[in-house]
Amino acid sequence: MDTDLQQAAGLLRTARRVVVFTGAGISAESGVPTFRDDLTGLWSRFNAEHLATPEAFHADPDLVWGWYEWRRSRVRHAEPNPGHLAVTAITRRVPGAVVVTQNVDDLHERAGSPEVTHLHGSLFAPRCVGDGAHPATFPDATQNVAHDESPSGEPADGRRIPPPLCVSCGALVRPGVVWFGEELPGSALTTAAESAAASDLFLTVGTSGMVYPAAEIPRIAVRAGAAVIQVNPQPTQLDLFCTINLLGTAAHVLPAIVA
Ligand code: BJW
Repeated sequence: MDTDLQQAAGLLRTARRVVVFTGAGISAESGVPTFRDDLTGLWSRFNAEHLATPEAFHADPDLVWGWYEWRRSRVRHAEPNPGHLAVTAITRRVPGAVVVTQNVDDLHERAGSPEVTHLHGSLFAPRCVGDGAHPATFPDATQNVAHDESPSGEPADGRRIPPPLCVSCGALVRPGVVWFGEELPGSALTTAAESAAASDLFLTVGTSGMVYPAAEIPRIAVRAGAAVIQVNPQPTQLDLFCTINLLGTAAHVLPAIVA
C-alpha cells in the first residue's frame, strides 16, 4: 500500500469525530454523471441557467421537470458502488460519524449509511411551489422516461413533461433540489457546519469544491484543526487545504483506506 494510503488508513483508525463530505464524483462510478467533468459533466452538455434555477422553472416548468425526471430515472437504474459501501463501513466503525452530501441521489442511503445530511436536497422529495411548500405525492413516471433515452443515455431533445399538481393546494410540484440562487436547507447547513467544526478527521470525496456555501464546509474543518483527506482523481479548489490528497477514484481509494 502506498504511503499516503497507509497514512490515511492510520488517521481513520484513530479518529474519533469523523465527517465524510461527498460530491457528485462518488456516484460517477455508479453511472450518475457529475456536473463539471469535461465532456461527461452535466454542465458541459446542458445549460444550468435553463435548468437549475427558479427562473428556469418559472419560464419552462415542463422542460425543467422533464430533465429532472430523466435524472431521477438514471439514479433509479444506478446501484451504490464500493465507494458508497466504504462510507457506510466508516459509519459502522466510527460511532457518530457524519455523512454530509451535496448529492441529490439516494445512493448513500441505499448503501446503508444512516442519517445522511443532504445539503442540496433530493431528487426524491419533490414539493409544491405554493405557500405551504407541501411535500408532494404523485405517480412515478420515471419508468417511461428511461425508455425515451437516446443510445448515449441522454434525454430526447427538448423532452417536456408537465409537472404534477399539488394534491393539497393545486400549485405546481417542483423538484426538491436546491437551485442556484436558493437558500440551502437551514438544518442541513447547520448540521454540516457544526459537524465540521467538531471533527478531528474530515474526508472530502468527489467534489470540485466550487459551489458555495457547501464549499465552505471543508474550510471550517481546516480552521478547526481537523486532518483533511481528499479523494479525487483530479486537482480541485480544496487541494491547498488537504493534509493528504489521494489522487484516485472513490470506488478504488475509499475501500483501500477502510480495509
Ligand atoms: C471523482 C470521480 C470518481 C469524478 N471518484 N471523484 C460565493 C462565491 C461565488 C459564488 C457564490 C458564493 N456564494 C454563493 C454563490 C453562488 C452559487 C455558487 O456557488 N456558484 C458557484 C458555481 C460559483 N451558490 C448558490 O447559488 C447557492 N445558494 C446560495 O448561495 O444562496 C444564497 C441565498 C441566501 C439567502 C437567500 C437566498 C439565497 C446554491 C447552490 C446550489 C447548487 N445546486 C447544484 C444543483 C443541485 C440540483 C441538481 O442536482 O440539479 O448542486 S449545482 C451542482 O454543483 C450540484 C452539486 O451538488 C454542486 C457541487 O458539485 P460537485 O458535487 O462538487 O460536482 P462537480 O461536478 O463540480 O465535481 C465532481 C468532482 O468529482 C470533480 O472534482 C471530479 O474530479 C471528481 N470525480 N469522478 C472521485 N470516480
